[in-house]
Amino acid sequence: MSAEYGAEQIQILEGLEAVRKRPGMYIGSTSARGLHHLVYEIVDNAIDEALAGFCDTIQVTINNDGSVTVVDNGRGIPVEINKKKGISSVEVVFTILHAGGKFGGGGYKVSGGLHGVGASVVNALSEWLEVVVDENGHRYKQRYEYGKPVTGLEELGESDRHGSTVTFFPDSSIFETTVFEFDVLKKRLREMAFLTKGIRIEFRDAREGQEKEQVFHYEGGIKEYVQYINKGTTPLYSDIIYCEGQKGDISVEVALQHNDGYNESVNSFVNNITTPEGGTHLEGFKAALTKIINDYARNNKLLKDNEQNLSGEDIREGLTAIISIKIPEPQFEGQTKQKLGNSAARGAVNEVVSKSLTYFLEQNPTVAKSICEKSITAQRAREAARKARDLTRRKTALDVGSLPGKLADCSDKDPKNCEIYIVEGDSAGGSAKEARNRKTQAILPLRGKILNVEKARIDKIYDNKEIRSMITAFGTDIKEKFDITKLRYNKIIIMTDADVDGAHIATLMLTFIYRFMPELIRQGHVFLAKPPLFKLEKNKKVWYAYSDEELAAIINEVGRDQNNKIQRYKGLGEMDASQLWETTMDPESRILLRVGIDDESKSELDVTFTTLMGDDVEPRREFIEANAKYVENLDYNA
Ligand code: TTJ
Repeated sequence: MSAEYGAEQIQILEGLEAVRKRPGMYIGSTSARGLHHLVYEIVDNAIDEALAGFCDTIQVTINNDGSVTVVDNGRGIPVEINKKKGISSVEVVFTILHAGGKFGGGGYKVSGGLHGVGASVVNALSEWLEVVVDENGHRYKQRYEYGKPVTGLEELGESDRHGSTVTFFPDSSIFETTVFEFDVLKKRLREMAFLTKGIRIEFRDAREGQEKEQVFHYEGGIKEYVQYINKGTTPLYSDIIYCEGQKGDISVEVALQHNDGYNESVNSFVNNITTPEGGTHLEGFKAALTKIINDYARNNKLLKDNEQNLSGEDIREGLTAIISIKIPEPQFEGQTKQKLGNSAARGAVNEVVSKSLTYFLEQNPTVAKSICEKSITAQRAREAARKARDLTRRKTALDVGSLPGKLADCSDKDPKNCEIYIVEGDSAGGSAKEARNRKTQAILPLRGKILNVEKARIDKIYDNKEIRSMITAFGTDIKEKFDITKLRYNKIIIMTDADVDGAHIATLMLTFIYRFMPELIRQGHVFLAKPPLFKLEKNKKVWYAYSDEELAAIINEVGRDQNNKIQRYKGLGEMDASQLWETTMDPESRILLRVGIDDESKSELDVTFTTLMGDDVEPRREFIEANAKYVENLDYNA
């Protein structure tokens, strides 16, 4: 390195060293998630240039060597010497912590990966990083290794384009994995494109054998996002309601549309970062929507003077919405620091939504009327459900034996030790009851297909016997009444046949749990049992295989010969109690898949469920594959 080591330089190196020592503090974790955040950090810089109005195309490529390149056609990171620091602005960006966006332009950095820490952190956590800048008719390049410049900012020659290009290879001594996943990056890049209307993001996988390319470009921005989420549904009206405005230094964008279903999919973002726990911006939105719809319903006599106000929940039945705000200094609160705290955001969103929505409703009375009517029907259904529920509750309070009749409960009363198997069909339920460990394992057999909650309103859902059984057995109640401390079992295990029908039934159960008690999944209480697909017998010895590969491996081990007896299990019913115990229920030898929710892609999950449980048969057939994405292997003791 040519530059002399001044106090400034030493400080820089200390800064990057801190990042390498405690990477988790800067990017959340060093798992695959942290790895992918590196890409988002770099792309965010290009998005900022787009938001400033100087860039319309971003290319992201996973290169054959596993590195990632991000190219934009913006002004180019300034190459001039930064007077205060005595190095080029390029070098400032890549070596000084929190330098992102603050230099030169004077604007503030609005976008940002989950942690919004900037390019210097990516640099510090990369084995190498190269930046190429095209500006002023020239091309410049600099290379870094482990965060430190190993060349100066060199001029390579002339150039007739302008923009910034960054290529980096993550440090394998820091990350658990350095393999980028196309599908993971794809989701976030698509989301970024939806949130930045007009931007064109070209995403390419150039790794040999897995070459693919996708382009994300949405002129309609979050309006198209709402359309995308609603694609598997029947919209209540064709318009996407759009609200846009600015209050002080906060800019607000909201898009919404109801579908004829019963679920709420409201997704909020701050500076392009998802806020799964909501916060003030979401509160402002909900308050405005509730007030404006009630006002409209009253003013237009859709709601009589003697009738109750519509609740927020009634109005949000079947609602899909995106709330996206840009705010200079977001304050995040809560345990996971994902909840917006800025008070000013509440008022800003409330004001923008109130104004635009009032205007829209006046202009579109037919749409206004259908929203009000749907909300009123929801209100009535909710009232009916409440009565049904009160009835159930009173029963519970009165007699101890109010647990569902078919439930074979366990004797241990400490939920920590207990698990419940939800079993498809009475016959498998019978074997499971026989096989179980009575102390800790409860069995709840369910008959046939349970109700598809994507297609039923709350009162119908409460009416359904199988669903009521699950609710009472779990003990937690649902939705707003959900209380995790009442959970009667530490593990809820769904056990169905290992075929398409079984997968469908498991999906129906998961859909129910996801919609009504998502916290059970979030806190890791929900599992899928994995029954074996094959049994191999040879000379009185028995092996079980849970996949084709495993069967092949076993055959390989025991030898391929006449004495091998191979049975393919078609259902749980083909196993007797002892086999069921050994293969699927014995904690020592069973395989359980823990079901998880990735909050960072909640809107995607909503799409998955609506598509999966919608009218089309085909997506459901693909369930087994799709499902693999939402479950992680828990213990594999087989
Ligand atoms: C700053 O103000 C003067 C003109 O250039 C502005 C700027 O920073 N532009 C800019 C930065 N465009 N693109 C970037 C950038 C792009 C990538 C892919 C990565 C990084 C770290 C910055």
